[in-house]
Amino acid sequence: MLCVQLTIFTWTTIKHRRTSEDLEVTPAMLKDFQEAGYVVVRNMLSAPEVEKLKREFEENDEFKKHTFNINDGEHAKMMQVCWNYPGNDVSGMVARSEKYAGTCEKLMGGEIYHYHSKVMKKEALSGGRICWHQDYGYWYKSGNLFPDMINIFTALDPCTRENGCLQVLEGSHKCGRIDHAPVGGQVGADLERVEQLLKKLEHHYVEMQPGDAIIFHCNLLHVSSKNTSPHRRWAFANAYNMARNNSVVDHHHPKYNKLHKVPNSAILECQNTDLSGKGFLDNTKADWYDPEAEKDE
Ligand SMILES: O=C(O)CCC(=O)C(=O)O
Repeated sequence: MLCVQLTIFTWTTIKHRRTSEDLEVTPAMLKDFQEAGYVVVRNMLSAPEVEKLKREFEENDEFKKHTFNINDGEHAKMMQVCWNYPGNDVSGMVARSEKYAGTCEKLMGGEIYHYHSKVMKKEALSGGRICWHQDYGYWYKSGNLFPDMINIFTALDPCTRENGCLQVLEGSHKCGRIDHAPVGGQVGADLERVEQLLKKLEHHYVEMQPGDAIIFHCNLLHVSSKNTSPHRRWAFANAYNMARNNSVVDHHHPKYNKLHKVPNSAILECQNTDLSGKGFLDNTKADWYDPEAEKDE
């Protein structure tokens, strides 16, 4: 029996709430993205899509094998697994889907390519914080000349204040790139600047249900707190660069390579579990490698 599922997508900034029957980038959605620096899309992934993706991350040993820790400077750690090429498994189908890659192309106004994907794992009662930063604070240093980069962060588990949901400073992408420097085991935005911006801009906790996603500009300031709850908080993040912004230096993420988009139906149809060619990051070779993060407290 063919089961057709109708998904109602709701996209919203925290202030504006709108609903559409398909994930269409309307002029209003584009305007909100450009003004706020982000939009939240409810049901970006359907429940069966989330379950399938989560199962792959939980059960495929390759994801476990490449997982590493990020210190938060406050005796807690967050776990991450990161790869450079989307590949042909279900996580690759999501990253290459029309609703992910196609939506980002429409929001950015041109061709994009896959820069990397990662699973951000905050375990119950232990997952560490991520300091205030702009993604472009890092990506600038990798020879990406323009802030023409975008990130989609999708909840795999409920993301709440208690388990360390993403927090954003609305409109902060308009500040341009802020200096970033090492803080604890991470690299973060200049905190004096962030303090000043906190007085001027709205600070939102982006609470999400599994399958909801926030799509945000690479200069949007964001942060997340330690997971103090008994509930795990895993999220899937996909970063894209614009083809015309191809990095001018070799670094640990890829230069332009064509992203082969697939229809949204490919996510549930995908049966492939072979992860070869994804280019998992060997954290010991990355410029942010922190050997301290691998030690037990
Ligand atoms: O997973 C988190 O809490 C933070 C993720 C993040 O900041 C990022 O992907 O840039």
